[in-house]
Amino acid sequence: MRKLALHWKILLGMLLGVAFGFLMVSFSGGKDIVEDWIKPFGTIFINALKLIAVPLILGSLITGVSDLKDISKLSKMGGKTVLIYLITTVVAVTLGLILVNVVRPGESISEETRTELVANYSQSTEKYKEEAANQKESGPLRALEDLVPDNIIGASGENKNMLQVIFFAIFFGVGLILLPEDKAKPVKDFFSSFNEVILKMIDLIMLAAPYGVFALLAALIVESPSADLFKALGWYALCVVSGLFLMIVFYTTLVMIFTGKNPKEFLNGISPAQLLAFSTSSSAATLPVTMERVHEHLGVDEEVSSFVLPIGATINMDGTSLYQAVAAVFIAQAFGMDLSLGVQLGIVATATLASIGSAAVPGAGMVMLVIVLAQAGIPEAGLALIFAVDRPLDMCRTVVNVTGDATVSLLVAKSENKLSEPKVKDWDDNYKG
Ligand code: DAS
Repeated sequence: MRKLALHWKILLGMLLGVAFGFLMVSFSGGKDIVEDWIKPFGTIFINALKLIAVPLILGSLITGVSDLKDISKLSKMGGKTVLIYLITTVVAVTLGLILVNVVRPGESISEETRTELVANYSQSTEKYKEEAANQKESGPLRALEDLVPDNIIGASGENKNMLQVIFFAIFFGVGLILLPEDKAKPVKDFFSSFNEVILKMIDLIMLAAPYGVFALLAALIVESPSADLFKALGWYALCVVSGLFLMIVFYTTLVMIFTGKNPKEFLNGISPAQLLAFSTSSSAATLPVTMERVHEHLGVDEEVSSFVLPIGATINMDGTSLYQAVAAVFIAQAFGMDLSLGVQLGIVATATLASIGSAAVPGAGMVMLVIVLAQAGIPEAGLALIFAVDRPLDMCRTVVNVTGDATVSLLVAKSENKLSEPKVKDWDDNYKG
């Protein structure tokens, strides 16, 4: 077991967690046992990862930015990063629209199914309503306004304010660049060593990964809605998952063309982060591992990974944008609406913006879906149609979100000549001896 590479250990943990979950639902009281005695370990594991996310971003971003000799490099890398992020998101949304218009999963929903599910809308998706409501109230520049925290402790307290921590870290790094070298050096050395400590802490947290994902998957199985998936929901889920799979193929192709890394190398390098994204449905919780894998196992210089990945985890969610496009058209189809090309092109824009605004936490994509529905004039009540299968799809789309971030960090690193041979070819090299 010890020699097994980390991703196989995580996969084993996931499979055993699913099996155990199904075992526990097969007899009465089993669900309570999982909820009371297993699920807490999954929560502890996710909390540990989220705990490390903010110090990691602070340490690595400050180190990364202050290593840039001048601010023009920062803006050049920033511009390149955001542009590539936007391109991959628009590709994802377009792919989603093509699939949902070809497969047309919503057209097989029967009248009574729709009526029954929509009637349940109020209680089943209540928590999405108020979050969606204040999303809609916020003005067009809300996201920009939220970028600047009024206090760094508060910002770092809320994982979804990751952008505020990023803003502070970049701001601090710029201040360091402007300091004379003799004054900046002690501070840079501190943050560089601070970073090494954080990366070691991540390694230690990851030793618990197989056990953490076991608990998470077991809890997911016992909690998953017993509602049998309607045929249409099955086709809808298939639409989303096949689109997400094609996005992974797209990323792997980009990496192969622009960096020369073969698919096995790339996917082997990123797979522990993908498995974690799948288990936690949270890009924020996965970020520490994504950064460690991209830097140590895919050879991206820290100057790039520490800049591109935290930003990507918050604003680049290709999986989410694809899901939002498919879900919006699926709901329209289910309500017998025929969306014009103009409305669907509008969905490209709103799903791109909605995915940028989605927080890197479980279920965020569904909250922001309300904006896409509102813009296209699609009934919000349609959320009830897709609520039952949202969590499993959230797990899948978070894998794509994380993989997209890793892909862009490789492309940016290559373009900045900051891509080298990985330090660690395989997870266990860290622990030899
Ligand atoms: N779970 C979100 C993430 O962490 C994505 C989503 O909800 O769509 O990336």
